[in-house]
Amino acid sequence: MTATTQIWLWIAFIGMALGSVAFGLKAAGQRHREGMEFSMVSFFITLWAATMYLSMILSETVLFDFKGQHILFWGRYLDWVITTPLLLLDLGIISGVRPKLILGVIGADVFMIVTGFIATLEGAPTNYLWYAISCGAFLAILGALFTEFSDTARLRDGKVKQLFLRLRNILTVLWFGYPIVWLLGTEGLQTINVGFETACYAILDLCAKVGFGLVLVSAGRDVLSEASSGERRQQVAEAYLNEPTSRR
Ligand code: RET
Repeated sequence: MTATTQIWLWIAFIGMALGSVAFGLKAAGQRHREGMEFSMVSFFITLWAATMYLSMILSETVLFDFKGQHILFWGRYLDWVITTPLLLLDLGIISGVRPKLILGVIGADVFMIVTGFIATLEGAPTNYLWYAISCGAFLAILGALFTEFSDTARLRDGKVKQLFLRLRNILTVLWFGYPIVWLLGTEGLQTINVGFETACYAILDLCAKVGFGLVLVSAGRDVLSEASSGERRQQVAEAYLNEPTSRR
């Protein structure tokens, strides 16, 4: 592993570790309050990412010289398969969408990561087939976020709605970075080197987990407790279902 690769793995590990301490303390401090689940979920997301980064630093979740072709950081996929569903869970709770739909989107997300991992195990050109399948799932997720999730969020309290829209937009912009880096990186066209690829993923991961979490947990106590209330979420989910479809 080159020095640049190592340095960026360390930067990501330290950022995630600091994030998990901050979110963990916040969750502990708020444990009696509605809305504490957001700090707790952010804590688990960054804790898991820090753990996976440490395992990559220690080379336990890395295959060097995979198929004699390239280095394979499989720890990334083990990170993403756990953390991306949790990020979508956050968004789902805030939107107020039906739990069944949150589960559906999480299913598509796990499918996206697993098929993306299969793409990584394959050589060209079959890897691009799996890549395309994974991108299909990614588009389906975005489709749900921009339709039913957003339509339900529209029926929520103004500040909760704004928080949803801000987080949805941050998530969309950042998540698009992943398939782009994958395509240009070691597992795809190999136009960028491993050090640069590691830097890109580290920055994306820090923004998508720590940055996203900070925006979320600093939204204000009243907004988060309103977003978290089961009763209120049920009300908006029902209001959405009873709306004439022509208004969507
Ligand atoms: C892969 C390659 C195959 C095609 C697609 C991908 C998408 C990955 C995404 C990852 C998101 C990760 C996050 C991590 C932590 O915060 C698997 C790279 C579409 C969207 C947000």
